[in-house]
Amino acid sequence: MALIFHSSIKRDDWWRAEIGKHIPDLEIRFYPEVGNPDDIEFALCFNMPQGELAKFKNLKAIFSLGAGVDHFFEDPTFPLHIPFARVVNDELTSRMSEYVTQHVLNHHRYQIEYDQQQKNRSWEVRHAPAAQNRKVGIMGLGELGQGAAKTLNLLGFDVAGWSRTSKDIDGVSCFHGSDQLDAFLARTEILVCLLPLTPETENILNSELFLKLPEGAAIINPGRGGHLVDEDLIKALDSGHLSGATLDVFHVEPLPEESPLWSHPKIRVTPHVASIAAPGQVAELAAKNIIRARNGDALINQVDLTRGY
Ligand code: NDP
Ligand code: OXD
Repeated sequence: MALIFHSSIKRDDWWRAEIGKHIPDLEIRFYPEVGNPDDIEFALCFNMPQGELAKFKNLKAIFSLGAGVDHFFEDPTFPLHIPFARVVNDELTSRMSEYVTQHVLNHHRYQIEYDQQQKNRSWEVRHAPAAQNRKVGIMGLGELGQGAAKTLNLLGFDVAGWSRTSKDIDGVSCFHGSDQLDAFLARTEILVCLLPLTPETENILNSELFLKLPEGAAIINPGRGGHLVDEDLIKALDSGHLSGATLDVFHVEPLPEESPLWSHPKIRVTPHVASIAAPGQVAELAAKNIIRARNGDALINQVDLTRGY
């Protein structure tokens, strides 16, 4: 029996060695070198081509190489009856906290505006409020959202968060559900999206939502490209209602050359690098989960199929 591995980043020998440290007798095959599909017992993958996982009739468990699992559910043949786990780990969380903090500070301290000023050799001083008077709002108070909230708290920001179910988190004003979304938005000057992409959250960052934010608010999206209506963002930036946006994720990745997002003066683009799961921790987690699956135990970080995240 074997594990099938698929990732766009090719480090086959490294993965073989890393997983082999924990389960030396496990055969690892690298997609598309599947061999006999009936040998495949486990899949460790990200962005597996649609229809492929369904071909493995003896699969016991599927492991995502990342935290987000939306792309698995886009596959209409995804085997929903197979236990499925995603990545949660401290390095992934702390790297995301770094990204969010870096870009919250950029917007808080007007760095996008200063970059433009530098191009024009313009010396214009802008006064940023103290962090405790800057209201940051995080959509999604899960592993990554809570991690980012804690880090922003340490810098003194006035942090709120919005989630599906109610939360009580020290130092964070918590809002939940659609009834409390407007109140959360009304107090948010820098909005960070760390939601999973589901049918409920798709296109959530749209004109209607932007208008509920105070004038001059900024957006940071390391969630998923499918959360954002690109044209609505451009309109809100061009009208001056929003002051800037930092985007890490896109509808199509790599972001196509012709996308207007690349060159908009108020948009910063990063190439889906906000937080990349530490491979050593991912391999260790997969190995632990393989042992659990073989023993018939529930997986660590098992995805709740009814919620879709
Ligand atoms: P979690 O599942 O731990 O947290 C998700 C949060 O979103 C929860 O607080 C959940 O609410 C909330 N949520 C889900 N649906 C809704 C809804 N309909 N309305 C309001 N709140 C909702 O996810 P993670 O924190 O681990 O990851 C979040 C996302 O970050 C991933 O799905 C992925 O898209 C993205 N990501 C991006 C990376 C990058 O490099 N750009 C790297 C890693 C992840 P509740 O708590 O009530 O369940
Ligand atoms: C993830 C990602 O979901 O890299 O882990 O986006």
